[in-house]
Amino acid sequence: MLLKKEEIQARTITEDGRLFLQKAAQDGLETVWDRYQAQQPQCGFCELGLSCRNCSMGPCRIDPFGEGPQRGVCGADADIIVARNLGRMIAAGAASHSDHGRDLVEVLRKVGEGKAPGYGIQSEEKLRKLASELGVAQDGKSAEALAVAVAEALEEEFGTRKKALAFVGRVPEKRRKVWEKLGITPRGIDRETSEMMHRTHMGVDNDWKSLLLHGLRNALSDGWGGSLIATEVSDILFGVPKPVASEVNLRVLKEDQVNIVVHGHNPIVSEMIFQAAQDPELLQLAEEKGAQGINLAGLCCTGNELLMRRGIPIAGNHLMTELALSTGLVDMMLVDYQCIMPALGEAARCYHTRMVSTSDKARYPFMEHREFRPENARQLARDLVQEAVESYTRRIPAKVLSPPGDAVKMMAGFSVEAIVSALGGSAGPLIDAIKSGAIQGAVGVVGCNNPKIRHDYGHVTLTTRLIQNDVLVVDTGCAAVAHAKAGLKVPEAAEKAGPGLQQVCRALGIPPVLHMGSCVDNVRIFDLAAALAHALGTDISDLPLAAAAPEWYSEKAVSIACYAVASGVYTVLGTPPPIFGSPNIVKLLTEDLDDLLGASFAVEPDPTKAADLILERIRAKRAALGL
Ligand code: CUV
Ligand code: SF4
Repeated sequence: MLLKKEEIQARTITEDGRLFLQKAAQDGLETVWDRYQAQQPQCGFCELGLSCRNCSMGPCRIDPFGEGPQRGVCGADADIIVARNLGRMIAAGAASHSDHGRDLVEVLRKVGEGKAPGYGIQSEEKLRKLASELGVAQDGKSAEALAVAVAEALEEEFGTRKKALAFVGRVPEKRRKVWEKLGITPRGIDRETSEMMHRTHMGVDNDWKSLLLHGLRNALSDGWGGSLIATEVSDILFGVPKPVASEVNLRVLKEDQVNIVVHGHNPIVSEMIFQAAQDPELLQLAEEKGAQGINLAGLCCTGNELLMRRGIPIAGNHLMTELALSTGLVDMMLVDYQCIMPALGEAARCYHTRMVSTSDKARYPFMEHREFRPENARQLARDLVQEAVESYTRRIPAKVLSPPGDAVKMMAGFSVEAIVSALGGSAGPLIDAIKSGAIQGAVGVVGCNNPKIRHDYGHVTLTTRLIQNDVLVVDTGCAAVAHAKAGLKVPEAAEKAGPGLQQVCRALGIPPVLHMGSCVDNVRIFDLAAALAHALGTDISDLPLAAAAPEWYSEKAVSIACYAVASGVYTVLGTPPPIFGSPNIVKLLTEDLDDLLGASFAVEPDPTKAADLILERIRAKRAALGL
């Protein structure tokens, strides 16, 4: 069944998305938008956060109109149920990032032990820096021995023995005091998540305020713990990102090459595939099969990881993952974990695409499972690339549609180290530009896509308006891919910025929207914010900064948003979180937190209005600083 033009336009603002929505429909492929429509109307109780199935006396729901039951079977009211549900979302998000971090620590240890052939230490400098931060003695230790010792110290961060995570040391002192006063200093990464599951069991923490405070602590264990470890260890193993040019959208898939697409989050798999795709023997084999080369492309965050470090092009973001398959050009898609729709395996059966899952903890229908371990990764990656080359010969010409035109050019690789070096070696020039008003402030625009919001519209509208008003935007995740597709990530995009930001960008040769990486790399943004606060002797919450997640869908995004606010950054959400069943909680999160943390949430689905909220906040922070 073909889709109507208006229907397609309402689903996405992207040209490649529109073309392939129609192609998918032609092929009889069901997409996330179709399934979203089929789910209408979605449950109103759940939307408001008012349903609970935490125990078997339930499930229960609270009547938001005050006519039906106001308590669950156990007696929990709307506030308790909303707080428990939000708490569990945070726990799931923090657990996801942190378990990803743990997998990297495992590889770091195996590298040190010489049991991970193909992996190595790309940034000994960062390893040594981390060692001193963690208090690990370096006395003449080789990089390998140090890797083992650092891995051990990082393993401790997950446990229960500490009073505070080591990386809390990066936080400005004023902020640490705020956390101490509220009792939300994160202690152990797994501990906070585990404690959240405990507190939200029937009959444990039934004070919605104390539940939410623990939610902030749980989220901080992600932001200053699990995610931070994931980013730092990735940098050690695969290198610290530097500015790099690349391309984005479905046109990065090449008709005359073997196309391998990596999707998921963890660079452990994608980096090995990257290496194998350059193997001269495999390139030779591809040539023998009639291909011009082996083309690696990314989706979602593992794509961002490869883009940041290797300049590997990105085919699309979250809502493009099914449409990438509908090109008929993907010879193999490799997935690890998180944000991989379980629908993908079946979708691929419409084409010749080989679908391969790689992590023991993440299995999917209609995918073959090939387990990646540090020990076997190099060989397995080689085998898989070879199989992808074979798969290329089985393309179904009638199902192939090559996207016309060229991919959009973009720049990525803006780690904090890269930004500082672009500034000439210190954050000073950035601070000066903020002081002079050339740059009014900086905003992290991050997060997912969600079929509830027109694909990429939230990101691009919000960000365009911010840069027009001289606000520097840094981004990660699917937001970053959206901005890149819209052409905002080339130095020439400076012309879309206001006069002040434009001048700064031109002087430095950078785009007005800086790609800082994957979702775990949001910690880079907070590292930068903490460094600015240190340099000015203030708290993060005093700075003219904000964050936004205009199209978020994931529990991870909830955790990120919570550690952003707890770290002192005002955060605007586009998709409404399930909290509106509790006016008390809405008031706490959107108003009262300002007094406690110097930052709060706002919910604003209209990205133009969201931009105005942010601009207003930035003006107020500037005024308070006397700027
Ligand atoms: Ni981790 S979490 S949809 S891939 S940003 Fe993309 Fe990014 Fe959200 Fe997922
Ligand atoms: Fe119902 Fe309480 Fe059980 Fe939740 S915990 S399902 S509200 S009885």
